[in-house]
Amino acid sequence: MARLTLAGMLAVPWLLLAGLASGDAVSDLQDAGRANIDAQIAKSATCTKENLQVRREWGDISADEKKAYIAAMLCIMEKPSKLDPVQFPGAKSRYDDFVVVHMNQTMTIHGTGNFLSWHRYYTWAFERVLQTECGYNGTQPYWDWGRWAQDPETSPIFDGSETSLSGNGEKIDHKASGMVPAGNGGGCVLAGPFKDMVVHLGPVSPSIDPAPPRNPRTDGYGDNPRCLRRDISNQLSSKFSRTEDIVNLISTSPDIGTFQTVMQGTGGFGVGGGGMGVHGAGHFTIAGDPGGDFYTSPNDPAFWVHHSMIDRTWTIWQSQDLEARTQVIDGGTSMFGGGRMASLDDLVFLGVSAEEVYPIKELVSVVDGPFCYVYE
Ligand SMILES: *[C@@H]1O[C@H](CO)[C@@H](O)[C@H](O)[C@H]1NC(C)=O
Ligand SMILES: *[C@@H]1O[C@H](CO)[C@@H](O)[C@H](O)[C@H]1NC(C)=O
Ligand SMILES: [Cu+2]
Repeated sequence: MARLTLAGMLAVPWLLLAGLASGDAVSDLQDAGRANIDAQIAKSATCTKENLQVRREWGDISADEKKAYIAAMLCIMEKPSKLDPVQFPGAKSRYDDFVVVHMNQTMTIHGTGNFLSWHRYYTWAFERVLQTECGYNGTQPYWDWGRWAQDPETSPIFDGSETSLSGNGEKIDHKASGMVPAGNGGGCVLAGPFKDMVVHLGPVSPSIDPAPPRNPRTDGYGDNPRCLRRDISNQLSSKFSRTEDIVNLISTSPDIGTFQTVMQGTGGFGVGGGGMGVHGAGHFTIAGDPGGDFYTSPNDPAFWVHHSMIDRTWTIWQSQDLEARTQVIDGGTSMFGGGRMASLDDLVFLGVSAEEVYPIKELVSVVDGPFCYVYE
């Protein structure tokens, strides 16, 4: 009784302060779940307060921290690929290795039971490669979609400055492409740190008009050098990835199946459509080539801040009831059905992107298994 009262007295002013500082209902949910995460750290054999890493929003890290992250990304794009150049001629760099792993497994990691855990491990493996192979001493930042939903183009993530992940593509005359509306760009990215980036792999399933040149190989692994294109606008973000959308997703999903389905969208973004979900809304807010291609989307440097936010959203959902929301899985093993139900014992392989193979039950962990980070 006394302990509860004391905890209450300590927690309430702190929550109020945190709420004031962020002014955001998603952060309030994050703060509300933090005690459960701290209790988990206290129990964990591998993750302690001393080695805990903190992931922050792009707008909340300093210019020097942004530059260090960008420098690590450019570094990893210069390091040689570990893949066989005959089998994967388009894989020119260590960065491309990650793209190939995603291309290779696309059909078994989206709309499946392993979607969240696979991408948690993948984003973490990328962060680790920046740290271990490029001397990066920061963490993987995230893109709080809600914070910039009304005008992503002027956000510090996409404003095209030297501390952004580069801006929109050049404005070109173009049409919508399937589910993806025509945005304010469509052409090559001309400003910021990634303006000279060369995309080699894919396309496999492009969703931008005009379509990028075809890859010399049907599997998309051939070398197809071209510019990075984006087609940013607020058309999807202002409807599907606002703070209230994120809050609704977290607070009205009673189980993992509902959470992951709503997050990935039920399709259709027009009037009467089922909604795109924050996952699709983030990808197609970046859009372009390779960002709008289901297979090669990690080739856009903004993929990682997006998927870090996917992971943050899942973490916040889990942290509301960590006991009940960690060792849970729902969904199949194949995007188009036909597979069996996924299991917590299924293994996750990342090929040359990570040496270790883990069962999903370790990758659904928050501050346990291989993971030791929190979101602030
Ligand atoms: C991290 O890296 C940055 C940029 O390279 C450097 O300025 C900073 O001192 C480093 N911090 C630590 C704790 O090593
Ligand atoms: C592609 O996936 C298969 C399993 O489906 C795996 O055996 C192979 O090593 C993967 N290739 C790469 C480059 O990751
Ligand atoms: Cu993916």
